[in-house]
Amino acid sequence: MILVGRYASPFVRRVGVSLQWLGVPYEHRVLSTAKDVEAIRAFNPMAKVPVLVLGDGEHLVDSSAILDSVLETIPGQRLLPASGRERLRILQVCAVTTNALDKAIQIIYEPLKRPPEKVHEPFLDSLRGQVSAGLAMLEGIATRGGLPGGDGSTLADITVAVGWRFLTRTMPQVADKMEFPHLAGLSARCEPLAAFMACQPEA
Ligand SMILES: N[C@@H](CCC(=O)N[C@@H](CS)C(=O)NCC(=O)O)C(=O)O
Repeated sequence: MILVGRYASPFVRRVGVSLQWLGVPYEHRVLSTAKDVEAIRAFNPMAKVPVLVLGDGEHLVDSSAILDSVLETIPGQRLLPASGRERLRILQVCAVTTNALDKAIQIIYEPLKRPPEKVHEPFLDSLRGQVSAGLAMLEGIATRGGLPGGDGSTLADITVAVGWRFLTRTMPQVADKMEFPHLAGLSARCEPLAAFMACQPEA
């Protein structure tokens, strides 16, 4: 298996941490969407990461679809139950997190992809509000004990912890640990674990 993309991407990192957690071996191809677009296109014509290249040569895209297909092949894995309410709960937490991350990526791309006079501040403000609303939803879940982290982690814990680390790096004014103390606590419990340590975001 080859995982394409940098751990600086929260989408790539959630796949990497999950593979490490499950003990699934893979080669990491560290390609940047900023500098290695042509090389990434060889794996995904849309030039998006993550991509997971399977042993039979199939190329999977999108972190959620990748994780779904990998987890399905591992009997007894405990990151995501195969059915039932707990599966729905975990998938919903992951969806809130990846939706917030999509908005954060838009905020980062706006000034990079547009000339300064075309950057529309009210739009950026509304995106920041959406990220903040997503974090507030997750903080509520964590406050009620829904994100224990540590050895009992599920795909929800991994995804939220990875997302939190990314947001504190890229937009600390939004991901404020005073405002979201339970998310900061989850991150503190998860980041020292071996699977997380093995997937450090590149500078
Ligand atoms: N929904 C996708 C989002 C992936 C995504 O946005 N990846 C970013 C890197 S963080 C990317 O490839 N951006 C390049 C582009 O959109 O042109 C997933 O979960 O994998």
